[in-house]
Amino acid sequence: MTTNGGPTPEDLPAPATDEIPEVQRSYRSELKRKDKDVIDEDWAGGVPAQYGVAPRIRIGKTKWFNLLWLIPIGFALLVAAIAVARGLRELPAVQDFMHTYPGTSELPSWAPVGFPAWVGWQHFFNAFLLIFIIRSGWQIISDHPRLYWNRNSSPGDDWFRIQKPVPLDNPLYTAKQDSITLPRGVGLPGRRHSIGLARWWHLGVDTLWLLNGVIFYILIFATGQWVRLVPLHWDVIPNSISVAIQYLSMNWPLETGWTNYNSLQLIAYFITVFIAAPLALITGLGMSPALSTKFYLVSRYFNIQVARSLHFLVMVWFVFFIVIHVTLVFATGALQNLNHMYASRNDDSWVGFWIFAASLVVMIVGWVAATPVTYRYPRVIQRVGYALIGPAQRLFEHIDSHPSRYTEKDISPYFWHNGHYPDSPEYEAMRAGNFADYRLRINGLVENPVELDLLQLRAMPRHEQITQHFCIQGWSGVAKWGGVSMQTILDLVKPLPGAGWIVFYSFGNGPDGGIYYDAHPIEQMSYETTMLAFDMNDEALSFGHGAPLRLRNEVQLGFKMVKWIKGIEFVHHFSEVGGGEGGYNNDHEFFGYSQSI
Ligand SMILES: Nc1nc2c(c(=O)[nH]1)N[C@H]1C(S)=C(S)[C@@H](COP(=O)(O)O)O[C@H]1N2
Ligand SMILES: [Mo]
Repeated sequence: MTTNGGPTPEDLPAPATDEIPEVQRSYRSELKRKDKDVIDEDWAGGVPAQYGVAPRIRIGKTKWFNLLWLIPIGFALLVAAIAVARGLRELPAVQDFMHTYPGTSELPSWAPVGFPAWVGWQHFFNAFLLIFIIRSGWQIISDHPRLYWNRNSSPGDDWFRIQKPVPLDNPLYTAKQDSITLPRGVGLPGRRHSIGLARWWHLGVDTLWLLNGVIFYILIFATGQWVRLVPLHWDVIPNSISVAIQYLSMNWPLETGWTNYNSLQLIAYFITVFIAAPLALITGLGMSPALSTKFYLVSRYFNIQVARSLHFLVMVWFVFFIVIHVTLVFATGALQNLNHMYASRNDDSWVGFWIFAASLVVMIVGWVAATPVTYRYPRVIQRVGYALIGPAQRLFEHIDSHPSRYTEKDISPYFWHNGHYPDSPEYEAMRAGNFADYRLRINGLVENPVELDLLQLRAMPRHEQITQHFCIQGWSGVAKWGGVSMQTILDLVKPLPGAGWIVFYSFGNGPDGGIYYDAHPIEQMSYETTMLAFDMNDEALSFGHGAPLRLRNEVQLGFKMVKWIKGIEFVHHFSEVGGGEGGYNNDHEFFGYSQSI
């Protein structure tokens, strides 16, 4: 991809001797630390709360269906289904059918009876962890409150939204402006644009939930309990129809849960344990830029928006399952059912109920405390979350990525804008002069600090790539980027041995004040898809997308790709810079420095 030669260090002016030459001056002094590590009304630059709209899905091209209608419609359907089921049960043919298929499929003779204590513990941990996973998941979708089936994320292409249509009269409308607030107690944490913290909860607790799930899989296969969760005979289908008629006709099936679930229950548990849970993991990973870059062929069809939409539908299944499951546990012999799961016993005593009540207290305390604890100790949430999921995130970054695997026809017709636009007089003046006065300063731990203007940058070997952008908020888009490979810059400035991280400084401020910046490991500067872009889709980079220069590092999420770059500094470690967390969002909004998922 590299074509012509560019300036060499010899072409550049020699530094003055008496004071620190300008080229060596760092932009660090323009960074601002966060003054308080708590979350209050000043959060994210004092962004005001903004509530979305009731969930809607698109029918046809432009009609939207408000899902709240499902409440009366669902109720009417339920009443009708009850009437039909009662009528059906009067029919001799149906009675015969229900006699042949009473509702349970026979188990092999060796199937275990009853529930060992570990089932109860795992069931509790699972439920407890799901509280945080689901709430933080709702917070994450609220940061980009739309779902799509294709990676362009174009306005009007959404099939689901909890936000008004995108205002097309504002070409600089940002994804951050589109984000919505969730009521305290519903979202985790709740405030608008708290996705950084929501993701620590979501991904961090996920690791515990997966661990619990892996232990569960091992134990059910080691003890034979699996046989009670997997349909082994085709007769589960007629049996589950029979059970459905029994439930709906309000003449409920015999409870045999201690030894054998009824077929409808069996199917529901099977879907939850063996389909929904693995799908949650797979669709979660499907949203990772680093994995998408690596498993390009998979991600071509199973792109981030398909993954995200399915991930959402998995959540819908879990919530639906939980509501029906809990309702039936209480409606079909509560004491006995609670004894099974919470006390490993098969009787009508109150033991299981009290253990359940105690576990409920733990869940309620966790539920109520999660948001206030997050607002009070966000740094702790950031640290603990990173300790849990960081190793996986770092692992995914070591990747072999090839440029230009998308083609011109993949380029998205609409590419969202994001971030805080620069508005300093310095930048405005430069922009008015079409960036003739622009100088990119590259310094720090390098042999040859340089200042380059746009003509010099354009004279360097040109690098192009068509790649997909993944914003942390959830939208994506494909664009063609033209500019200079970061490897070319490394060859020019020659990093010193101590240089481990590269810091990119922007002309633009972050929402809390102080300039926007982000740090990247030096290893990733040599990746084929790491570049400084001054062109986008064959035109000079627009103001909104980062004119005159922005970073692309395709194994990371969008927020790490600094726009409106004015300086690049090679440092030993990012902890010396700014708030020390490795970037503006990490300092101010508790994001992480490694963001491959
Ligand atoms: N200087 C600066 N760079 C920034 C941001 C910002 O707020 N300031 N936002 C980031 C985020 S969150 C994203 S997703 C991308 C968006 O790039 P785009 O507007 O070209 O889509 O820019 C990144 N670079
Ligand atoms: Mo972003």
